[in-house]
Amino acid sequence: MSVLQEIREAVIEGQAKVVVPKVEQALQEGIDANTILHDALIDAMGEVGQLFEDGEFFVPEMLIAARAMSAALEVLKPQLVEQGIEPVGKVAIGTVKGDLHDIGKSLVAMMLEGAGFEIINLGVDVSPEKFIAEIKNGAQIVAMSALLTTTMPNMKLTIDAIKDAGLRDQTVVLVGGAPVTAAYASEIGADGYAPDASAAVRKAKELLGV
Ligand code: B12
Repeated sequence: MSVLQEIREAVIEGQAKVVVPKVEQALQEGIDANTILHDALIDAMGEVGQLFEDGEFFVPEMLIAARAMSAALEVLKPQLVEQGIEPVGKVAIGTVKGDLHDIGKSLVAMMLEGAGFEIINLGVDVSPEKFIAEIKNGAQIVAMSALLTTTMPNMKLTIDAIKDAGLRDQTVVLVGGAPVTAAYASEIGADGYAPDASAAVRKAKELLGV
């Protein structure tokens, strides 16, 4: 089995203690961080989702797989984040209210950080008020993640709250997450959507004109 396959298997089995040294080994073997991320880690989480859908995995298995993935991301972070010098803009990022999915949002935060954005990571289960407080603190971009069809509407609620606070004109709203589409993004009045973390960086730069 190749080291990438070993990482993939270990993430699915939730073995963080195996994943971390294997990721280090892969880096030492000269495998690119992006390849490890996509071909082993993200691929593994897709499989975990499928196993959950098939009734073979339950929440605890999903959770330990997610922990293994997060541990691996910490190892990859220095490679994925090549610090920009001047901050190109300030982003308040979070997973919307009611939603506890953290990984995709953190990955987007890491890539934006690597592209030189200043990141305010609000975590998960973030209320509209928290996003609004960061706009008042100077965030130009609000980046929202949702992984559940039931929490996607909270993106719209947040956009509406930003409007009600009179801050919509000065804020760029970027949305994403597995169930979110470009069509949904425009339907709820977001400024942009991106399907993955690198596209999120391109979109954020394009929207700020930097
Ligand atoms: C891990 C996981 C969990 C973990 C999360 C742990 C953690 N720390 O994050 C735990 C166990 C907590 C969990 C819980 C639940 N989960 Co869950 N989970 C997953 C799983 C397997 C992987 C998600 C993941 O991390 N993917 C990897 C990352 C890298 O991908 P990503 O998040 O999509 O992010 C990428 C893009 O979407 C994009 N992106 C993400 N955010 C943003 C933001 C912006 C601004 C932009 C531009 C782009 C962007 O860029 C990212 C990088 O490329 C998915 C399956 C799946 N295929 O998505 C189910 C899944 C999302 N979960 C699901 C469900 C049902 C649940 C629960 C309701 C289960 C339950 N019965 O309790 C709970 C809900 C808890 C809650 N209130 O949030 C369903 C959702 C179904 C639906 N249609 O809504 C899924 C799809 C599984 C399934 N196939 O049924 N889950």
